[in-house]
Amino acid sequence: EVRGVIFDLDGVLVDTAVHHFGAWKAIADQLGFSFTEAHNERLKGVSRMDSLNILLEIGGVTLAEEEKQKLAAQKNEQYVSKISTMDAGELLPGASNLLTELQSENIPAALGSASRNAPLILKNTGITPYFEAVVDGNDVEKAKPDPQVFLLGAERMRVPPEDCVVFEDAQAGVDAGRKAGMTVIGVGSPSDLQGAHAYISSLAETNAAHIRKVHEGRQT
Ligand code: G16
Ligand code: MG
Repeated sequence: EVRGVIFDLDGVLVDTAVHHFGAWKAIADQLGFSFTEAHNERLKGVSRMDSLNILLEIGGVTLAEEEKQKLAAQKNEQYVSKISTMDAGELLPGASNLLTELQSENIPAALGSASRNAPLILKNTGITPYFEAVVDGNDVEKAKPDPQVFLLGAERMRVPPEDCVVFEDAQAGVDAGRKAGMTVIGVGSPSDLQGAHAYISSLAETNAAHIRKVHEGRQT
């Protein structure tokens, strides 16, 4: 039985990937190497410091810890200045309808995001009240693909992990959901995202009935 639904934030509810990309690209420009959208795929769902380490690896740059902290702070400053002007218009298709439907069916929702900026994004897009629990990058020490972020979401909803369905757009997140023993619906294509129980291209393609059907029909 589906007793809770857990949402990733970036790429599932809102499209902030473009803002992350712009801010990381500015850092790469400053360090003198190119950083493309294809490179950016590797950063999706990955924590801020891990993202910086991947970026530096792509550029073949080695830096001292102190310098890395400065760059991560600079990236975040640019990112926060973008998301501080976000509004409900930046919710992805279907997000608002699905949250409303789940609430009317008394199925609790949780957020399971790697972003430390998640609370600000929920607030600016007006969806905070739909969440029974919010777990973000401030709450966990082990990042996705570790299941901690989703297990904590289930715990805070007081729902067993096996009764939860997760929506994820990043491979690390799909892996985390599977390790948590949850049903995972991938937002994206099966070629980019391996191991989900079902795939949709946006939340506009799902609803409570579809979520139940995927959960009840899962074989693995
Ligand atoms: C998100 C993004 C990642 C980002 C991470 C940390 O995760 O997908 O690209 O690096 O959060 O964000 P911040 O620097 O704001 O703490 P998710 O899990 O919501 O997709
Ligand atoms: Mg994501």
